[in-house]
Amino acid sequence: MNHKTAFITGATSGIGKATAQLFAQNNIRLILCGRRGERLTELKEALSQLTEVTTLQFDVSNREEVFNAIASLPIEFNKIDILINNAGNAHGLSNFQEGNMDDWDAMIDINIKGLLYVSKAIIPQMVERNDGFVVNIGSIAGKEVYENGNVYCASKYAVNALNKAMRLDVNKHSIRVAAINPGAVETEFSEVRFKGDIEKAKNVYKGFKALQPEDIADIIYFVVTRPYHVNIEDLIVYPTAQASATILNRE
Ligand code: NDP
Ligand code: 8X3
Repeated sequence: MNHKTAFITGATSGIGKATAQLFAQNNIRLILCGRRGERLTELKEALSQLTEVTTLQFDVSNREEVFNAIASLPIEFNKIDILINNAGNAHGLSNFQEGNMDDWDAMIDINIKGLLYVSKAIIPQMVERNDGFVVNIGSIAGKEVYENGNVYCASKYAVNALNKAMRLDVNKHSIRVAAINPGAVETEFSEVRFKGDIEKAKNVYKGFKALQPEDIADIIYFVVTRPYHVNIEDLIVYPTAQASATILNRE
């Protein structure tokens, strides 16, 4: 795996940040992406001790920003071996009839269209080389719809469909495509979903041991380091206390 280059969206927090750390420890060169520039600068400083790092600050839902950012990569970073489509969030948790349409737009624009734009900017170069690895971070919400999850679930069902679609379409180019679908992971996810309400966010993870972002990073690393003939299509990963999207064994 040495000297492969990975492009990680949503590297400023949670699963993406933990993946960046683990990849850096394993000498994978990194292109780290997110909107929060300060965090990108801090990460670059920290991880440059371990591997070569560059950062790109852009919003995945802005088509022009995505293509300009990726076109601006320095030559030593412009051959991307591994794409981790991780950027995304839930915005709000309410029933359909009371749903906030700005939240709906954000989830569709970021979780679906953002993943599409980044993939469209990167996969053609993998096709040209007949080589590459795409990991799509879905969710249990893309496998089971739960009450009040409506549009977030729909966005992750779309990721599930796109994961399958990409694999079919790039199959003849020897590109591997894999999805990892976590249950509850303790990150900034619930803070974002509840618009900065920290107490509400903490309650999501109360009374059980949630997955940590490092648990998902370990699995991503495992998936991308299998021998070339092995492609893990789709994984669901729960904390032990979770049995479905809604069944949680809380103390
Ligand atoms: P975090 O909120 O901790 O991280 C989300 C990351 O996505 C941040 O780095 C954020 O960076 C980035 N991001 C969000 N919106 C945009 C945007 N418009 N443009 C660019 N980057 C963006 O959450 P997680 O680490 O938990 O989430 C990562 C992925 O895992 C998401 O796709 C989420 O749906 C999925 N997931 C999470 C689960 C959980 O329970 N936590 C469970 C299942 C799936 P910045 O704000 O700097 O742009
Ligand atoms: C995040 C997990 O259950 O909040 O995708 O939808 S859940």
